[in-house]
Amino acid sequence: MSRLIIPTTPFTDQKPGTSGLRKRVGMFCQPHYLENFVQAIFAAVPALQGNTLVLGGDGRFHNEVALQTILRMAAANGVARVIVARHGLLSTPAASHLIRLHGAAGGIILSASHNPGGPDGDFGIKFNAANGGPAPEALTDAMYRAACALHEYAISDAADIDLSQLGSHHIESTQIEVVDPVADYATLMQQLFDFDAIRDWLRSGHRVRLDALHAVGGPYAVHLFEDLLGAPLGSVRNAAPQPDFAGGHPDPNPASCPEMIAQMLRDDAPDFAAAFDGDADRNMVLGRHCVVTPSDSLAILAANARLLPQFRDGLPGVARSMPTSQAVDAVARTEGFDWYETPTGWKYFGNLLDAGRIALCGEESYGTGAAHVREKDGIWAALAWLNLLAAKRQSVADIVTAHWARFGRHAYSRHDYEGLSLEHGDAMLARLRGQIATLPGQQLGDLRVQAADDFAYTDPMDGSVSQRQGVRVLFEGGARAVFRLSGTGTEGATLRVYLERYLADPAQHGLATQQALAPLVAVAGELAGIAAISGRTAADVVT
Ligand code: G16
Repeated sequence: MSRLIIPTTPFTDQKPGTSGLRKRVGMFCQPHYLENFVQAIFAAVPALQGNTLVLGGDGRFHNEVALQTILRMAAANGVARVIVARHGLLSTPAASHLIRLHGAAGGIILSASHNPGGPDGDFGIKFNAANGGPAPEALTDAMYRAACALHEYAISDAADIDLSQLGSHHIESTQIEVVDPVADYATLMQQLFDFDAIRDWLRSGHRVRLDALHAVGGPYAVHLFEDLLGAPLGSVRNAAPQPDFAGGHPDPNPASCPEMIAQMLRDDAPDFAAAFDGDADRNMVLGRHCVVTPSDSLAILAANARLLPQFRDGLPGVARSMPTSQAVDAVARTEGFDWYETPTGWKYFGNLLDAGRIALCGEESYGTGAAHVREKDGIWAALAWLNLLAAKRQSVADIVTAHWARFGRHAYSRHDYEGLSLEHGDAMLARLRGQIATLPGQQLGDLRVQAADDFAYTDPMDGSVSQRQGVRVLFEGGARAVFRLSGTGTEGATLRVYLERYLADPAQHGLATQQALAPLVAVAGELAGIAAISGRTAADVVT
């Protein structure tokens, strides 16, 4: 075994997006591409030297090769110990937990989350810091700078490590420990929820359907829902992780899971269903005849927090990303706890969670989580809902209806315009920004603009400022249209239009979401010039 220094030249496109560096698999397969970015991580995080690193991925195509490369590079860069998941299969929330459990200096997670996988799909690499959370902007900027200045990387020429068996190995003087992350994660979940109550609820004839979409959540879901909670075998569907997610799109939302939605709208549907994404940090929650929006899910968990053992003492505060609906704000106002509005990206919750200012947070993009880790957590969210159902003994639909009756309904939808050219995406945002000053007071159809801005956030803990996080147009009566470009795509631009309308009158709570939002859709399209700039007349994906 020897440590090699390999000369390289920088790739100038290695700037991490909303959640790590995501590119087509082909890009990562080219010589030195992965190695350069990994070396940039070691350069930006000197604390890894002599310390512990957690490593794993969502099992997508190229994971296995990349894991072995990173093990060799960790050894050559002086990492003392690498904790790597068996088969390399590590969900993002479980990675966050392992970092915290072992006091690691950080973790590398190989995932492109909900993006498709396979040889023609996407690949990704992200770094989580010592608190278990996604690298903050200052750190990803440092990685980018290091990547741009790179002229060599260090790697050992050691042979591959067998990741199929638990045990300890060495590369150079680095200890490589292959662990079972499912067991550690399950232990954590059992500390947070009332497993006896959930077991009783399941035993009393309730049925559940969990869908892992052939991604990394499968083994975690089988162990928790079937082995530990006693749900019948087969309650977890698509449980075996596949490198290409069996050709599917591992994105838990109504557009990607039409069969599941159709089943849950039938009279003989299970009582509860949930799906998880590629790295098991996202979740979609459904009940019989009921699709719960992620924004409502967050608000309902907040309103019922004291029923969950994890929040027995109440919530200090909650946070949501800016485009997420204001449903949770209404709960916080009524219940008397603080709420925060942060930019899109889980990394912005980290400081608030670390400081104990919030204990629960969520995003419209099917992310919900709490202070037990520093990531959103799909399986945790499903367990939280099951615990709620067990405690309330009401159906999902009844819980949602009662919530709306108490707090009003925030009808909500996201319209995505995918595969735009970068120029068109930028032109729409520029057009919106150009109108900000003159919009307030304007009457647009039935809607009157109250305020408009380009969202900026000052972190209350460290004072860091994040500018230009999306254009918000706020209308009188609580409606909003929010516009931003996706930071997780790998090609062209995706315009996300987030639409929200507040319906106080219970007589309107039964309105179909798209019908309730139709006037707003038209106004938003005009404001961004979607048809004028791109020729598009309808969104590609509506969730
Ligand atoms: C990532 C972040 C999320 C964020 C989402 C937004 O999700 O972790 O916090 O809400 O991106 O994506 P976009 O920029 O495309 O709107 P994930 O699950 O892909 O890691």
